[in-house]
Amino acid sequence: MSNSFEDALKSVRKSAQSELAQANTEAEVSQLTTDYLGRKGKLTSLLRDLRELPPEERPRAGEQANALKAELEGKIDNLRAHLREEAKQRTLSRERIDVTLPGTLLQQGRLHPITQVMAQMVDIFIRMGFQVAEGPQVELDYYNFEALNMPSDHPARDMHDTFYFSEEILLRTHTSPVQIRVMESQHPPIQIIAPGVVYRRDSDISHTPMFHQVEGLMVDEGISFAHLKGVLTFFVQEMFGKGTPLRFRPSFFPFTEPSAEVDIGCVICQGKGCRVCGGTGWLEILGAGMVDPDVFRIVGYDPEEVTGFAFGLGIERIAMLKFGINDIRLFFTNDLRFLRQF
Ligand code: 2NL
Repeated sequence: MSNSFEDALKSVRKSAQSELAQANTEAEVSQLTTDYLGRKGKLTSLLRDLRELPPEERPRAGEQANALKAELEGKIDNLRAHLREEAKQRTLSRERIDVTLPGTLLQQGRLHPITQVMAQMVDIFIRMGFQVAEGPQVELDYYNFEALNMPSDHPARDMHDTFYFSEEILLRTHTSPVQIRVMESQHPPIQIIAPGVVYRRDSDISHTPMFHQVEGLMVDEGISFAHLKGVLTFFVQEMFGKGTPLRFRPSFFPFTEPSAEVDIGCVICQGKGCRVCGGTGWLEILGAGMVDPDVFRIVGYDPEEVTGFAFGLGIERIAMLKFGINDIRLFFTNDLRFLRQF
């Protein structure tokens, strides 16, 4: 066999081996594949040169050339697989996730303390068969005052510190107008509570210009003050605990007759007398009474046929007593250090 063909194979083998040993990337391996085994590759050219050898040398030379081709293809495949595995290991270690690391905690929100107390009150009255009624916060003077037996010259209006939009339109100062609207549109029996936000021009340690009220109303044939006492006594036991003492004191409201204010035994000193109850041992928590016959006539009910009781209470005041808070403004300052305690 021609020495020169054998030498050429040896030299191709040697250079291929040293170049493959230096290849570090798949791209370099691809380039070498083209350089040696491609259409114009060094080994491909040699295989083509076989034709020019004398016929007796061709089988052996062809065998050697094909053996080298197989050897190079094998080496290239191995090298490729090796580089691919190396790249994969690099990616895996770079992108490693430690699943035992602590997660990012989500901030959990909660109901505002006023919303919590309001929901608790609503629940107590719903258990006694009351239904929840709602109405507009921007009201007519008629529903907020006139229909409640408070004409424009009535002195009780002065106590309400009303926000007016015009002579007729205002922000409701209590939720009574909701109950007037219900009586105007439904026949007795009526058994509703009206929880909601109300507004008065007043701001100090115990007043905010916006606050919350729950009012209640029960109207039917034969409703008496005894029913009022029963409903409010149950409410106080549920809200402040069984055995909480309460008392009814005579009072006055333009829309009820007779009227009463309800006190509970001081929740701070248990009736012994302290700063919160002014030494009396009692805390005023709500106003109530039998609906005035004039109010019934205004909504079209006959006071000879039906009677009813009504009551109203401020939610902030109840929440302050329940949680031992001394400044009402804390509810509306949105200080998370305060709100997170409830
Ligand atoms: C208080 C006193 C009260 C009423 C509200 C009422 C509503 C209608 C008819 C008659 Cl539609 N009365 N509501 C009655 C007595 C007292 O609230 O001190 N609230 C904080």
